[in-house]
Amino acid sequence: APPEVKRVPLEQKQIQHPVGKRLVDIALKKKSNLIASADVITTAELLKLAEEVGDHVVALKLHTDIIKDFSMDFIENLKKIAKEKDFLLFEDRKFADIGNTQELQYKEGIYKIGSWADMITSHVIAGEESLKVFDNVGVVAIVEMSSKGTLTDDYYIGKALNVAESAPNVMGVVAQRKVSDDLLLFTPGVNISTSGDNKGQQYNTPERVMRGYHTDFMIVGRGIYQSANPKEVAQEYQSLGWAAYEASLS
Ligand code: 6AU
Repeated sequence: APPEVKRVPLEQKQIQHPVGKRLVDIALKKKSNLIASADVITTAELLKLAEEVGDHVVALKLHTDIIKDFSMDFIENLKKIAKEKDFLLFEDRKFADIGNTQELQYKEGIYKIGSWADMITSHVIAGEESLKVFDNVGVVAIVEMSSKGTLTDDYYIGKALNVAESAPNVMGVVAQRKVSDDLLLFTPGVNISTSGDNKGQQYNTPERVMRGYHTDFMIVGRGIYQSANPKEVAQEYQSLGWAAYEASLS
């Protein structure tokens, strides 16, 4: 059943984080609450997908460590597309270590995430101070996961939320329910043609996450990049997501 509390419209949200504000501005301008997850394994596929879905998304989510031929040239090309089509780059690294290690993973190695990402995901399992190392970026804290059997029960979610809400660089959370009034909510596990995979993923519809969970942004991976026509399908998710958001306001 939909929550009884009314949703606060995006333009009235009190967003503190500058990256959160940028994301909301893009959403209102494009009438989109869609983030495409580009879980493809070559830079050619990724750049093609970025061109195809770019007009319809507020951000493109990446797992750069699955890309076979990653390079900084690729990042430069991707940044050009992001600028032209006005979307943010969101690295789904899901950091989960002590601050010092996370700092190295964030700044060093071959990905140099801190030099290009607008947003990143991080677990909060190592506590608030571990998050301090993420500078010049919007942190999206994982407080609840979408998969069957996840350990993120109510107790975990409450504790994780405390950490997320006290870290000033956290702009939002990943969860499958409304958890916070102050942070933006991001919900993965969205697909209109299937209810799950055989590896534990569980899917909801755009309607369900927008009207039921009052999420701010839905994240769609295989539903878009594995479709026959990613551009058309991204546009379809965009209109379904925005219509469900508008319906959830009244
Ligand atoms: O639509 P899919 O199932 O193809 O892809 C979902 C995307 C993947 C996951 O790594 C990610 O969303 N994800 C996350 C994120 C965004 O952090 C958390 C979670 O609980 N479930 C989930 O699927 O790139």
